Amino acid sequence: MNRRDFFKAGAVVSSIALAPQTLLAQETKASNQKRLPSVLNPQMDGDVKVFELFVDIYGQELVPGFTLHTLAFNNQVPGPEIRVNQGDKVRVIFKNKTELNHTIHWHGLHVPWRMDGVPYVNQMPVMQGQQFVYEFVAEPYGTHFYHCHWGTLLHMQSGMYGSLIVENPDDPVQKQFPYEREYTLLYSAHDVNFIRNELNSMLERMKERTYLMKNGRFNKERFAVFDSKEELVKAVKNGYQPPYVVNRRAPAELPEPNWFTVNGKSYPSTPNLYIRENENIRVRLINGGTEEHYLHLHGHDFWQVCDDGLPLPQPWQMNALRLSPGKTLDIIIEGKNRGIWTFHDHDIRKVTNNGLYPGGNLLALVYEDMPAEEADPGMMAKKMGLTSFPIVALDE
Ligand SMILES: [Cu+2]
Repeated sequence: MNRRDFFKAGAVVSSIALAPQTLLAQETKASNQKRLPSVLNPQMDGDVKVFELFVDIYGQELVPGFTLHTLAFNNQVPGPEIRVNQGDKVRVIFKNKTELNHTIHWHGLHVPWRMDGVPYVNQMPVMQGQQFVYEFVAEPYGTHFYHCHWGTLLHMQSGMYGSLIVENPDDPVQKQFPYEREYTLLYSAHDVNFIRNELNSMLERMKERTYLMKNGRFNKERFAVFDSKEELVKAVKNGYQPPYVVNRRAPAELPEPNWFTVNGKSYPSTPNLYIRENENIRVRLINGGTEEHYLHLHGHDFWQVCDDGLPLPQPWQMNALRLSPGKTLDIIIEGKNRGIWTFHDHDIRKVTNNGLYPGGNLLALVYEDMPAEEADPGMMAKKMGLTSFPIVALDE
């Protein structure tokens, strides 16, 4: 074998070795699927679609080597996607497997008011071991979500949110921008120390409460439970200090998010969006967290087509959008500029993991039909005279 042939052979071997690591590899796409919300299948009871959700404490791996104890629907963060058709009769059987109280709020849906999930306004909280059945007709169509409405500040950033997509066969978006593939991305922000501290103190408090109740020694004032406003006023006059004056609720302890996730994962574990040339993809963006996100796509202008599930009278073209807490926005990306492009939060604090860049809300739009030699990340390395090229770059 002469010198030139030896190098040729070497090049072939190295490109085979690189192939499974490229962003376009089948393995990568398969693992990406796991980072998109799984869809929850209903059982049919006559013409009613019956879904089962439970909440439990669950260890969610945000990135390799960092697992956060969360409150999660069906042991997933975000909770599984519920996907129904407009006008469907929906029943959700919700079971509470934790010591804490919870409810489910159907964000963006026009449910009967007793199904709205606000504790003490629409319903009693769903307590330890209890079950509550939500029933409603799926209206209106569009991108919505569900989340816990008890201890919302803690429970939402602990993972209790999931997408709820109501489909419409006459969807104007599909008519204007025909698409075959769509993605759901749920954004959130987490102060992991706040979650740890609050979750632990709440669990301790609930244990104490359950013990005292069982032994007939439950003190309403101690747990801020009153049967009427008059009872509260009387207690305050007698020296009771409501939670809003105790140290635990001081503003200094409000959460300061230090982890930012897309579908429960932070970069480098975030999912990618795959597209082909001349294809339209629909991306449903949901902010289930407490922070603003300024999402910017490189190399493209995209169309914003829906706002809070409602189709816009006139789609807008842009390349950066603001996703406020509680908003859902739908966008169409047209496959017009092949390559691997970043789609990320332009609030730079939110592309960090605990203050270290890069991390957080950073993912890629990947053209999966790019010629292999163009997509080969080894190409850049070869041009620089290097033998390998890192797919995941951390500690820069
Ligand atoms: Cu909850």
